[in-house]
Amino acid sequence: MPEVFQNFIGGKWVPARSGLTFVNHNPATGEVLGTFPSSGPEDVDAAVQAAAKAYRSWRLVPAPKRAEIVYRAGEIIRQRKEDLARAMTREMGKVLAETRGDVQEGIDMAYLAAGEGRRMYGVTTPSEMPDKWAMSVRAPIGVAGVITPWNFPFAIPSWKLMPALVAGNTAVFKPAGDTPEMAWHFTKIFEEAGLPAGVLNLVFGSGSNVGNPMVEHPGISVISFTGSTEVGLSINERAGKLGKRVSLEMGGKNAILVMDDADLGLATDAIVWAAFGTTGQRCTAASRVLVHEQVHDELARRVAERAGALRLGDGLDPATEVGPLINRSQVETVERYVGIGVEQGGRVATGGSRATDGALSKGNFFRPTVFTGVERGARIAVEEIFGPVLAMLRVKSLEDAIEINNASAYGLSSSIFTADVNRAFRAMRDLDTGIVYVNHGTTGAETHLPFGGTRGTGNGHREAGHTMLDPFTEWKSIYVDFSGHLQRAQIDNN
Ligand code: UN1
Repeated sequence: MPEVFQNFIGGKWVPARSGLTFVNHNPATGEVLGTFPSSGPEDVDAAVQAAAKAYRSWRLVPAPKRAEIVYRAGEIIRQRKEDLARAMTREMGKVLAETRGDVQEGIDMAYLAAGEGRRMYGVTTPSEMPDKWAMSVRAPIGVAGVITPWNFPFAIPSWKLMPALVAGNTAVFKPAGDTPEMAWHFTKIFEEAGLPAGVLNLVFGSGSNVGNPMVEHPGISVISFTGSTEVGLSINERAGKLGKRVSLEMGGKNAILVMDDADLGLATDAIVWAAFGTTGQRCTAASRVLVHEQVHDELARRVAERAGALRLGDGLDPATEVGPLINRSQVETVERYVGIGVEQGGRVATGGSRATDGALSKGNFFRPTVFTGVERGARIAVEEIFGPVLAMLRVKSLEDAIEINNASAYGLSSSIFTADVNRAFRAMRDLDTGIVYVNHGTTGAETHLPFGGTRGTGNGHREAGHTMLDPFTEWKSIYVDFSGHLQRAQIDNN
């Protein structure tokens, strides 16, 4: 594996045209992992041109054959699962069990998307006229611009790129600056799987120098983005003006509702995992618990005790339960929010500070933090923090909890703990989020169900699942008249 990594454009590994580079670090140790091209608009343009050229022939490759390449990539990922997971822990920080899960999500998605190549079902329907055939089929859109975050550096590119390619699009892929190496592995695997030159192009660099030129490039017809709401909305505005399709997966402020009849042991396990797994850096992470006042104190005590005992460290160490935050700036954000939480009357039940003992001082570590006594309008109860900070709020009833959940600006995931089937079904119906869990935390979506959220989380699109082709295809309606004479619909047959 090289230490100096390059872009992949038109089937060739090349440096940025400017020759500029940036360095990638391990967030647990500060160690330098590699040097990557710091690309600019000229590299984006070269990638779009390569993708546009490859599109002419790729769209004509039969979908089952396109899908076989994706399947082969899935097989390579499966063979390299352990090495990829280790590389991901080094680069992104989350513990090995979790990076194995992230890679597994890529494998699952490869097999699922490969199957789509032999489905990609259209619809045939009778025509209203005699001797006329009618059907609608999915058609690729062209060049897809795919912009991905650092928290799931394998799963999220898989959700986007695999269906895009199976559907017959070609792509320009810009990964987050904090996890470039995983994008390199992803792309290399597709090269090895036999993807023709130019079908997948990888361009490393910043949002302003690579992401923005992609959004504005006339050769890119669809942008698929996962990241912050602020950036997503700005992409939507700029790409929307150019008439592009945009699929967005943005912020979350996911809540776990705990009713007075819940199994508190199970709820505690689930809350600790959903809030502090991936160091709270999942879009689906639980950052609020809306707990019935009857069981609030007992649950808060149990959750704080468990959170306070979690072992922080390098994710490669099997004893570690919680890894570092992705970078210094995230540590500062989390620290700032803890200050705001206290100022607004919250009580820190555990955590609340950076962890700097011994080897932890080299990385971006923050103690798992639980706040109690949080008011429903407090900033830590409504704003996304993307770190290991959990706010516990008292509620009086299921209705009260649902109302608080649905008042959020975001709507990705929610969950309810209850033993009452009536309450469970009411919650399934009334929680306004793209994903709802019953007696399970807010994380752990499976690839064969649609992923995405309502309100400020998304713009109506869903990724993966049976919806995976929707962002990357147009519907084309086709009529074949075999009557041999002019037949006028709506006129001649009425
Ligand atoms: C994300 O946090 O953006 O549902 C993705 C989950 C994972 C995917 C999370 N399967 O928690």
